Amino acid sequence: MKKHVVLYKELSEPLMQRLEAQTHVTLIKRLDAQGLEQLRAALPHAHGLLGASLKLDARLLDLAPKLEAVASVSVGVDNYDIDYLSKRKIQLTNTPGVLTETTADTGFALIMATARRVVELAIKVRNGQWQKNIGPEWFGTDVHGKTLGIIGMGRIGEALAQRGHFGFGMPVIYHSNSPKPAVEARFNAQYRSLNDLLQEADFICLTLPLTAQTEGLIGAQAFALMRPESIFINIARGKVVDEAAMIQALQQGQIRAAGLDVFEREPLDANSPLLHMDNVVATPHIGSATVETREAMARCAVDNLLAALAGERPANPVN
Ligand code: 8YV
Repeated sequence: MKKHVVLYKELSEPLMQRLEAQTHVTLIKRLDAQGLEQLRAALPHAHGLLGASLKLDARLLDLAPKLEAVASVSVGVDNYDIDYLSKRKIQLTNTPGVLTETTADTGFALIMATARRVVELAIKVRNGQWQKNIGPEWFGTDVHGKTLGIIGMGRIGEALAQRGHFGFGMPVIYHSNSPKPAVEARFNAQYRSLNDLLQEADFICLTLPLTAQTEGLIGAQAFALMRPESIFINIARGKVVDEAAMIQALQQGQIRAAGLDVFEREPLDANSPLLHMDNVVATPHIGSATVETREAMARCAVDNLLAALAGERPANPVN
């Protein structure tokens, strides 16, 4: 008997065909109000779920009594009630590894864009404001040779360290749950306490997961430790940061600039002060968002889901 799978993220044709060959597939094309109603109507029949960016809590899960597996097209799993999934013996999987390099590239895109004021100055050129040879008022700051501070030394943090060390000659310092001797050997990286890193780094990059322990980790006290010439980069999760404190730090010149791919609430409100500061580069959670990487993530999620539904241990179990 073919099992029922509910997708709330569109798949490429080859992946759709693969899934439809082995399961009955219901596709929810978008998670707007109508889509959520369609999802609620489909959950009672679902053995498997595949998608991302949906808060999957007990309230929704209780609509799915037959559910065996949830395949997330993401590495972050902060939007899942993992304890409840485990209590219900529902296998959750994610897609680590395949998105590491692309997400680290996004991190460096934000480092370069903030340090050299790329967005701000490109807009000036587009607006016809480039009327003479530029002067110091349009100068940025160097990246090469500056100290790269990484908070959270997992796969993505390591890939960021690789880019900084080998690509830009940057001394690398990091803070993590525990020292990482292999990373220190590969990139001559040095472990720092969080407070010491915040005071020392020229670029402070968040690459850690959102958990009960990391929520609100970077607040007013943290920003007060940073230097006025330091640049803050967040490619982790918005809620690791007290966004109001970050806005105040930027407005008061406690930090030079911020490159942000994630926010407390997404999409970011058009009226957010963050969108009205020249020294803020805000991107719409594009961390893993390349054609190649999103296809690789979706393929990984389909593999995980089919394995779990067949009663096998999937390659990327979360619980
Ligand atoms: C996207 C991410 O949110 O993988 C994650 O945790 O944050 C990003 O890759 C996700 O891929 C949505 O599809």
